[in-house]
Amino acid sequence: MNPTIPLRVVHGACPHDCPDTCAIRVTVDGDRVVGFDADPDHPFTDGWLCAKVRPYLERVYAPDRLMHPMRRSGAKGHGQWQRITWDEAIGEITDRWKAIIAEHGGAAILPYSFSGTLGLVQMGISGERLWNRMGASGLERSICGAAAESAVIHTLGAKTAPAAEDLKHSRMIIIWGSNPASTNPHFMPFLQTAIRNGTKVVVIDPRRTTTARRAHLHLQPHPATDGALALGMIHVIFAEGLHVEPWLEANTIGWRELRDHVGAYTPERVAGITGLDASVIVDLAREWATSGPAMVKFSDGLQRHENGGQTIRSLIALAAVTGQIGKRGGGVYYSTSGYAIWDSEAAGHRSACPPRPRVINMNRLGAALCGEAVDPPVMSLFVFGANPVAASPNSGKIIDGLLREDLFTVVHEQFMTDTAKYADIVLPATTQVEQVDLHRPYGHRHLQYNAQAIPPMGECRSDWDVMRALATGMGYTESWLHDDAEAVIREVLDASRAANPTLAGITLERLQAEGTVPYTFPEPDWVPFSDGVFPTPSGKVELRCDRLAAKGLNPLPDYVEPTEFREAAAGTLTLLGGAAHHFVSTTFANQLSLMMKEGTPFIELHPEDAAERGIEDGDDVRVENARGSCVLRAVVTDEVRRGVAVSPKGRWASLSQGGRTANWTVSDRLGDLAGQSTFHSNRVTVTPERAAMAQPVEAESVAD
Ligand SMILES: Nc1nc2c(c(=O)[nH]1)N[C@H]1C(S)=C(S)[C@@H](COP(=O)(O)OP(=O)(O)OC[C@H]3O[C@@H](n4cnc5c(=O)[nH]c(N)nc54)[C@H](O)[C@@H]3O)O[C@H]1N2
Ligand SMILES: Nc1nc2c(c(=O)[nH]1)N[C@H]1C(S)=C(S)[C@@H](COP(=O)(O)OP(=O)(O)OC[C@H]3O[C@@H](n4cnc5c(=O)[nH]c(N)nc54)[C@H](O)[C@@H]3O)O[C@H]1N2
Ligand code: SF4
Ligand SMILES: [Mo]
Repeated sequence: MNPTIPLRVVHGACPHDCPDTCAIRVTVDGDRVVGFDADPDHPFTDGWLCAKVRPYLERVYAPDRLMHPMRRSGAKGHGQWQRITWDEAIGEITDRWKAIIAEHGGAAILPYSFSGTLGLVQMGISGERLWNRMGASGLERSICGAAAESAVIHTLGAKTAPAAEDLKHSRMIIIWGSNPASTNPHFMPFLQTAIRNGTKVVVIDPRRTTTARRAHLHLQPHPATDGALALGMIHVIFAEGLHVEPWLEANTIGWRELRDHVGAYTPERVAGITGLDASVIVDLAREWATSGPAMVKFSDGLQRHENGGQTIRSLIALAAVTGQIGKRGGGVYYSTSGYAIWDSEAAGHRSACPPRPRVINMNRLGAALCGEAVDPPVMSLFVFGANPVAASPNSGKIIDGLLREDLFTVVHEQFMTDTAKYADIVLPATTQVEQVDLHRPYGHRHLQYNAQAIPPMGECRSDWDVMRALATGMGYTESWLHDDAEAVIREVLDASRAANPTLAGITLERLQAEGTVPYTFPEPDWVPFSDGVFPTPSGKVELRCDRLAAKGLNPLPDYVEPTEFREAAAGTLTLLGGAAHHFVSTTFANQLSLMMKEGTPFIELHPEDAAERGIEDGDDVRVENARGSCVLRAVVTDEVRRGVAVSPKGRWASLSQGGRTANWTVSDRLGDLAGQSTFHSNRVTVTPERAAMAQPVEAESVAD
C-alpha cells in the first residue's frame, strides 16, 4: 500500500446471473483492487456476498486470465496460439466479415452471448447495436427462463414481483422447483424471518436441496409433472368450493373454462402422474386455499423441460383461483426484471438498421452450425459472455460445428474456456472491476451502478469497447456505435423514463453518486397487481390466453408428458442439472478454491437405482444416451427420488474426466413456449465405468 495515495472506494455491482445483483464496495489502492466487499447498507445485499463471489479478486488476478489477443496457429481446438495486436485482430475479423457479407450477406454472421455479465452495456447493448447495423443473424436467447418469462407475460402481463420484505406476511409459501439457498441466497434470511413468524414453507423438488431441508414439508414429484400437480390442486379447490369466485370474476378471463378443464385432473390421476399420494395432493390444495396470504415462488430450473411454459401457467393459475395475486404476502414470486423495461429503440437503434434477416435459437447452436441454418449457412460466430461448449445443450454437436474449417470463430473471454479453445481468434475480456455498467436485477427492486475501479488488466477490453473497435473496423461511423458506456447508459435511461414510472428521478448522475437507487413506486412497499391492473390484452389475468391459441398452443394451462420421457427405454433415469452451489453456470468452475469446494464432477443416484446397476458410492459411472456420454463420480444418496439422477451444471469439459460433461447428453429439442431449452427432460443410462472400460479390451483380444 502506498501511504501517500489514499484508498478509493467505488460503487460496484455483481454482474453474474443471479437474482440478487449485490451492491459492492470496491476498494482501490492506486491501480490495484485491494477490497471487494458487500455494501453493508443495502437492504437486500445486507453486508454479505455469497461463497462464489467473495473471492472475486482471485478471478481478477488469476494468473491464467487471457491478457492479449491471439490467433490460432495449429489445428482447430488444439490449443496452439500466436500473440497478435488488437489492430491485427480487429483488422482480420472485419476483413473476414466484409468478405462474408459480400458473399453471403450479414445473416451469415451469428453473435452468441448470454450471461457472463447481465449488464445493460456489456451484455445488452453489446448484443444489439453492432449486430443490428451489420444485419447479422439475431439470437433467440432462450437457454434459461424463456418459457417462464413468456408464461408470466402471457398470463399476468408483467414480470414484477413482491418485495422480499413481504414474505413475512405470508402464511404459506410454496417454493416450487427453485433452490434459493444456492441460487438466490439473499432471499433466505427473509424466508427465515417468515418461518420464525409462523409461515409454513413447502418445497417441491425431486432433489432434497439445501432449501428443501429448511422446509416444513418437502414433496418429490417425478420431474416435469408439476403442471399436473398444480392442475390437480386446482381441481380439488374447485371441487370443494374453495375458489374465490368474486376475485376470479373481477380479475380473470377463462376461469370457468379452467374449472371445466381441470375436471380431468382428479387427485387419483395426478397421483399416477406425479408419484405423490392422492391424499397429499388433496391436503396441500386445501391448505393452500385456506391459509392465505399464500405465495408460490418459482424460478427457472422448474421449467427447463418440454412442458415448462404450461407448467408455469398452471402455477400462476393456482395463485389466481384462490385470489392471492395482488395481496400482500400472497401471489407469485418470480422476477423483478419487468419493473424497468429499457427503451428498445434507444438500446438497439433498430430503425436505423437493415431488418434483422433471421433469428437462430441459441439452444440449436450445434444444429445451426452443422447445416440447420441454410441460405446462408453460418460462416462466422462471435461468442462473448458465454461458454456454449460447456453450458449449452448437445455439446458434441456444437464441437462438430466449431470444427468446420470454413467457419470463422471469434471468442471474447476472460479465460481459455472450452469454447475459446475452438476459436480462430481469442480476445481478452475485462472483469467487472475494469468496466462500467448498469445492472437491473431480477431479484430485488433497486438499480445498481458499477463504476470502473481500475484500468483494464493487460490488453483486456470490455465487450462494448470491442464492439466500438469492430464498428470502426467495419467503417460504421454512427455516433451510437461509438459513444462511451456512460453516454449509452444516459441515453437508454432518458429514453426509458417516459414509459417507466419506476424510473422517475433516476439519472446517470444519481446512479454514479449513490450506486444503489430504488425504483419509484406509488408507495415504497408496493405490492404488484394490488391495483388490479394486469397489462395483458384483456386487462385481466389470462387463465385462457387467446394469444397462445393463435400460436396453435393450448390456451388453457395443460400438462403434457415430454416426448423424451414418452419414448424412453426402460431402465433410463431422468438427469437433472440444476445449479452448483459454488459456480454460476460454468463461470467460476475453473477457480481452484471453488472447484475444491464443489469436488469431482458427480452424479447423485438413489440407493436402489445404484444397487440395481451394481454401482457403489464413489464409483466412476458412464452417463449416456444417443447424443453422447460422459464419466461422472457416483454419489449414492436418498436425497434424490428414485428414477432421478442429479449432476449440477457448470463443469468444464477440459477439467472433466474424458474431456466431456453431462451436456454431451442434453437434448437440443425445444420446449413448448419461446424456444425454451429442455435440459431437464433428459433420459440417460448410467452404468459402472469399469464394465464399460472392460468391453473394448475384450473386443480387441477377440479380433486378434
Ligand atoms: N450457485 C449458483 N447460483 C445460480 C446459478 C448457478 O449455476 N449456481 N445459476 C443462475 C442461473 S443461470 C439461473 S437460471 C438461476 C436458476 O435458479 P433455480 O431455478 O433456483 O436453480 P436450478 O438449480 O436450476 O433449479 C432449481 C431446482 O429445480 C429442480 N427441478 C428441476 N426440474 C424440476 C421439475 O421438473 N420439477 C421440480 N419441482 N423441480 C425441478 C432442481 O432439482 C433444482 O433444485 O440460478 C442462478 N444462480
Ligand atoms: N446441464 C445444464 N446446463 C445448463 C443449465 C442446466 O440447467 N443444466 N442451465 C443453463 C442456464 S440457466 C444458463 S443461464 C446457461 C448459461 O450459460 P452461459 O451464458 O454460457 O454462461 P457461463 O457458462 O457462465 O459462461 C459465461 C462466460 O462469460 C465469461 N464472461 C464473464 N464476464 C464477461 C464479460 O464481461 N465479457 C465477456 N466477453 N465474457 C465474460 C465467463 O468467463 C464465462 O466463461 O447455462 C445453461 N447450462
Ligand atoms: S452471485 Fe448473487 S449472491 Fe453472489 S455476489 Fe453475485 S449477486 Fe450476490
Ligand atoms: Mo439461467
